[in-house]
Amino acid sequence: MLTLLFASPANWDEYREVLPGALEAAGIRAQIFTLENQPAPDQVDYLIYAPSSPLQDFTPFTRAKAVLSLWAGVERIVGNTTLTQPLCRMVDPWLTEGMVEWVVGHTLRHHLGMDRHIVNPDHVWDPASPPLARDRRVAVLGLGALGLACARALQGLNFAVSGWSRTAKDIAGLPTAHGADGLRATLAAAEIVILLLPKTPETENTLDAAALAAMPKGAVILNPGRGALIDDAALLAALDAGQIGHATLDVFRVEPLPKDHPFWSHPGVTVTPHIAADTRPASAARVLVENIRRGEAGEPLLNLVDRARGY
Ligand code: NDP
Ligand code: OXD
Repeated sequence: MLTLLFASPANWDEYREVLPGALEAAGIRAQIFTLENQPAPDQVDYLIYAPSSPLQDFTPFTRAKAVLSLWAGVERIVGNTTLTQPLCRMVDPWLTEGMVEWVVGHTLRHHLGMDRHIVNPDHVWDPASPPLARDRRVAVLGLGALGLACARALQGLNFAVSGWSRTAKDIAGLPTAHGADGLRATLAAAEIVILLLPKTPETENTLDAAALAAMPKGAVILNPGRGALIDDAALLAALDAGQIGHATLDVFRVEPLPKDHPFWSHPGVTVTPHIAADTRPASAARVLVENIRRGEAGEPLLNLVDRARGY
């Protein structure tokens, strides 16, 4: 019988409904504890964890074989020096579906110029039609679980998609670039730029003043990655100058976005409240359980975080 510690009080109500069934379906016998009802730390086999948890000291969990994060982004936990156990981040098929829907929806909004027709108080009859997706150049920065799924979905609609990542890639049918030089070229050729990078010291301010200036005039930015990927002041200046046509932002340096932040009132910014893609307990529970099964079978864990890389 395994001992699991579900160390994310905010999520327990939804996972208590699905986690026991997922364990049973995988034939895993386990007792699930919470922070209110903790076992001796040295008896815990696996921690299921969210970075918002009050638990921040992993030292006493001497037997734990892994810490399984409920979040995809691990920047708040990756530097925790007490965390010596393997750390797995969340790659959840339904979270990915949610991200694809958010990205496709907001890409189509800007591609089709939907705002002109949704908000048209003067009843202007302007029959100008948008280009086809095949003529719209879209760049996805970050080609991991989420970025690649979004790139493929946009290609499925015929958008002219290219991608950028840290390491070189050879992805059938998808032009890609990497590294600093690759970024400039990718941005210069993109009318819509989608940020799906993790927050690391290297990715902070990926879109700084120089990068924003490298984009075609009037380009649109979608950021469902992390707020720190963009230099806020540089973005506001680029919006004011018309260099950037619009920014749809789901993530921010400070969340909730402070009420007096200029993003709220800027006409060139759409704010969504970090809802691009939630972890979905029903499918995430299966992912957690698969990793526990692997841990017990001595198989490699899925979605292991590389601490040195930071994601
Ligand atoms: P992955 O780890 O699977 O992919 C990360 C991608 O970013 C990889 O392609 C990686 O390159 C690339 N990358 C990392 N560092 C650099 C760099 N310095 N330069 C260029 N490319 C880089 O992450 P996911 O796709 O699962 O998630 C991405 C992010 O999305 C998460 O970290 C999180 O911040 C955010 N997120 C937001 C949500 C929301 O609701 N708004 C929900 C879930 C996640 P390489 O392939 O070469 O390693
Ligand atoms: C995550 C997120 O990292 O919701 O999972 O942003």
